[in-house]
Order: sequence, then structure tokens, then C-alpha cells
Amino acid sequence: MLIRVINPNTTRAMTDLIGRCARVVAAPGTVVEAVTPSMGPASIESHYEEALAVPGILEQVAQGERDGADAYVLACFGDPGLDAARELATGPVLGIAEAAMHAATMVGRRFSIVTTLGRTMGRAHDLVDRYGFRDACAGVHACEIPVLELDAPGSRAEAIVTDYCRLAVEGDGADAVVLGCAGMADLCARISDAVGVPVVDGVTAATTLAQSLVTLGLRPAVAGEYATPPPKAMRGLLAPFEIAAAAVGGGPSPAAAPLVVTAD
Ligand code: 2AL
Repeated sequence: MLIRVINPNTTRAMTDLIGRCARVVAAPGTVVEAVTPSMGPASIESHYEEALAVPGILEQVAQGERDGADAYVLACFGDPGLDAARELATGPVLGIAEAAMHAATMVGRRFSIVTTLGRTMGRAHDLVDRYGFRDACAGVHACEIPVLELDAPGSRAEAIVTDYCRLAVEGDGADAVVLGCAGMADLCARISDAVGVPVVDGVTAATTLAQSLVTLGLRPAVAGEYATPPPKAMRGLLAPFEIAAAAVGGGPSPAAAPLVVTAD
């Protein structure tokens, strides 16, 4: 099984960290390929950056289809481009926020989210609503650490994120915590030990859930909203993202879409 874990930002050190964490939960016979888009922001901490990350994500899904990927993980907590990726992919596509929230509600009654910057909290709330967890979400907290400082050498990020998780559990009455950034993936086990409730990292949750969906033979619906997008002219910088007529309506899979993909 080939799971393509896409880091929606373009910082390769973060892709490496995400790949290392995802591989820990890969079953024997599962290959985790962690990839970085050829275009997009260095980190995603605003709606603007999230929007501009989506073409690079779709480029990586199209390449994954050509490479025979069985499933995809979108490893940014805003779950950018999730619906669009499902329209291109023939296998399951999971967002890390989506996966983490689902996992948290299977081990606790109410979860709190601890994210990076305060300005990302609105998106976290939006996703809580989208996935139907308004009653299960006890709170969203920001520790005001920028994404790329989470794993900086000598950073106090781990201690600060741990404190926020503890405060969330005590203050919100949560019995599970969801980490709100892919860059926190490597902190998960130690924070869980320190805080004493299950702490869910979306990268590992999404990887192992994607693996399970492939095992179950479940794929995005080919009819309805997740059908391949209709052929349509795309102009300017987005011209390479045009979907060919052959990719739609029983033709070859979206892998045949003429998306230009620059080597990783
Ligand atoms: C993220 C994330 O997971 N990756 C990134 O670049 N930004 N999320 C966040 N809440 O800051």
C-alpha cells in the first residue's frame, strides 16, 4: 500500500518530520511517501496562505495518481483543499484535523484543540462545525508559536504546548486533546504522558485511518460531488491545472489530467 502524505507547506524539514511520524504507524507492507509541493507558502498561518497552498496540494495529488498512490493525507490542520483533492484522487484523502477530531471522540467525550497562532482558531472552529463536532469540542486554544518555530533547535515550544494542553484539560473539562498543527506531531507521545489524557496528533491519526480505509476497500464516491471535475479552460498561471475531457465520464482516471507537476 502506498500512502502519499502531502505537507501542504513548502518547508522540507517539516515534510521530513511529518514523514518520520507517519512511518511510525505504517503497517508492514505500507509505504509512506512524504512530499513537498513545488509551489506555495513556507508555512500556513492565514486564510491567504491556505488558499495559495491548494494548487501545490492538487499538483501532488495528481502526481500521486500517476505514481499509483492508494491514499493521501493532507498534513496541515486547516485541511486545505480537502474536497478538491477528493475530486482528483481515486483513493481516500484524509485531512489531519478531520482524522484527529474523529479519533479524539473515540477515546474521550470532549476534546480541546491546541493550535499555533490565534489567527488560525477561526479555521479550527469552522472545521469543528464542518465535521459535526460542535458538542464534542470543549475549546480551541492558541499558544502563539509560529509553525516553523515549533521544531526550531532550542525552542521552548514543547514546554509551552504542553502547558496549553494541561490548561485546556483543566479549564475546559476536556478528556482528550487534539494538536492543531502537523509540526506538533513529534511532540504527541511526550505531551500525552505529561498531561494524562489522550493527545491526538492528526498526522499519525490520518495515516493510520487512511490505511484502514484502503484495507476496507473504501474510496471517494465516483458519482455526485466527488466526481472528477468537468473539463474546463483554465487561464494564466493555472492553465496546467486544466482537466482533460478524457479524464471525465468513464475515461481514464484523473491521473490522466494534464496537471504539470514539477519534480519534488
Ligand atoms: C499548520 C499546519 O499544520 N501546517 C502549517 O503550515 N500550518 N496549522 C496551523 N494551525 O498552524
